[in-house]
Amino acid sequence: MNNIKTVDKVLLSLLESNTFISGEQIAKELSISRSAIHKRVEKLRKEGYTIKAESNRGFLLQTPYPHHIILEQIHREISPNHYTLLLSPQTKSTNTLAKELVTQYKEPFILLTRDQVQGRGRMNRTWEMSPDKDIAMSFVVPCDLSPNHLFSVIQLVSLSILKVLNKYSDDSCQIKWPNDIIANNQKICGILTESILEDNLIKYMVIGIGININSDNTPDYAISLKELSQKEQNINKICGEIINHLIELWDKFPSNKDVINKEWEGYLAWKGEKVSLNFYDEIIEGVLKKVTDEGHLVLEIDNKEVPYMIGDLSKIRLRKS
Ligand code: BT5
Repeated sequence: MNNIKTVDKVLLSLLESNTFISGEQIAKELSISRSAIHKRVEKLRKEGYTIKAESNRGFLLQTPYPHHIILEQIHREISPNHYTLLLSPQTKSTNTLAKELVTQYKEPFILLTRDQVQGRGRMNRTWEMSPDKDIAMSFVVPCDLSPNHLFSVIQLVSLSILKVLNKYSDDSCQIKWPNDIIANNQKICGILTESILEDNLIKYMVIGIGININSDNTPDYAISLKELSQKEQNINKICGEIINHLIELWDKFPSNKDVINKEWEGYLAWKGEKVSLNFYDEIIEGVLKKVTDEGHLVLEIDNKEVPYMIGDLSKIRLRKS
């Protein structure tokens, strides 16, 4: 584990004061030499901090945290665990690369990128991200799981992400069946779950997660956490917190399946409301009643409850009179 040295923590808190702080003052506060300060500042710069230095004024931290994904920073946020964190600075798709790496890493791993150039959604759709601003990662776990558990895994993942996003957005995120997280009816996160099967058992889950964190000017169907909270967000901290939740829930899975299911239901968007479902290019309208334990969406249509396994859900907007 990579833990930040106490001296770096104190140095960062001194630099965070919004005004220049002299080398002399830092040396006094930390009881280290001037050359040691320069070494530490250089190290922090390499980690992604932007620290300004002026000969007569001293040092100033220009941004409180780095904007792009830095593994050391994520390590600081996560509890000790047996997962390997990997970074591919640029890749076509973390899920595609993760599936290639599965044979190499027998242990669970998390693959991140700063720039995903051919991100994949479900059913051959694409996933866009702004480089150095958003999260694109794959959570890869070896397992021996019956495919019947697949929907519970999706619930586990969306719940882990939602909890963190809600912490930074005044609880404004909800889960849109089957695997999106939305806020103000706009998508903030998409999840692509892929599995490698053998003898009818899932041997590896490759769970792709895309989250709009600091993107600006997202299209009208999308929103970023920055837009939602009106504040630039610390991508590494948020990423680390999500990883903590994922690991915590995954390590107890499937015995925590029912608890997850119950909690997930509480965040389901548009329950009891009129929705439309794009089901194989047919538009079906009904009232969203529930989602079954197997993950089927139940719509009430002409007083009958009809389950659907697949489709794209949207909310029917009432026209203003
Ligand atoms: C998803 O598919 O939402 C799954 C997205 C998974 C992305 C992650 S990133 C890491 C990993 N590696 C990959 O290659 N993929 C995974 P779906 O439900 O099919 O939604 C796709 C649709 O979402 C697109 O057709 C767009 O309409 C919309 N979309 C694309 N990019 C978006 C974004 N950044 N924010 C909101 N909506 C987006």
